[in-house]
Amino acid sequence: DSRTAMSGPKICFVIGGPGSGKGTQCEMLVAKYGVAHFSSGDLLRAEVASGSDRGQQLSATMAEGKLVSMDVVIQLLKEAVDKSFAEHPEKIILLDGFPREIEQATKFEEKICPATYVLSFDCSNQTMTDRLLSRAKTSGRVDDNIETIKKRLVTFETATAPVLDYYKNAGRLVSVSAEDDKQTIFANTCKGLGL
Ligand code: B4P
Repeated sequence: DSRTAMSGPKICFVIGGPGSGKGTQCEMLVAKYGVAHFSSGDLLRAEVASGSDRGQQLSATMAEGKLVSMDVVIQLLKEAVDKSFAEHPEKIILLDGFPREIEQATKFEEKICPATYVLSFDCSNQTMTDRLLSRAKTSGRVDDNIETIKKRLVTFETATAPVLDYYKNAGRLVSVSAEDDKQTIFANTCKGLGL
């Protein structure tokens, strides 16, 4: 595969609905394989926490369950990828929660580098809602409430599901069921990625 033969960073896009467990599985991959992991959601929440004007805008959009401006996300990820690749060029870099729409995917692959892997976690709306409501008890996140969860599910269906079709049609999608317990999902993820 020409993608893996390249000398650029080995990027893995990680796509899944809200609460499908992307972050959870990425942390397990970090613990076992020492891969690098950047969550677009975490980077955005850090920007919000910094108290910047840009952060305040982001918080309002996230509380609505909508996608923030693509340029901000791509810029934050580019900085993270560049730094990681400069320090540890051999590491696989997981981009957790990215891309969320086709344009994010094409722009990133054109301007930064092609993804070596595209991983998706498939989960029912009911399971995702249950997990997020359970996380809401302790997370303090502006988007972990039933109204915003419903909106996030709609955003996923309309904006992100087409990204899955796009990569599936291109024969590049590794799809894993995310309905099981964390260990079973992890075993299937490792197998799917050939790790
Ligand atoms: P994210 O931060 O990506 O939020 P998420 O979808 O809730 O995360 P995840 O799927 O990682 O769930 P987790 O592992 O924690 O996005 C938040 C917002 O940021 C978006 O709505 C958007 O506004 C913005 N945003 C982010 N990226 C963007 C982009 N690229 N472009 C534009 N806007 C963007 O798991 C959830 C819960 O389930 C946890 O409590 C976990 O413990 C539990 N869990 C996980 N796996 C389980 C399992 N197998 N069984 C039981 N429980 C499980």
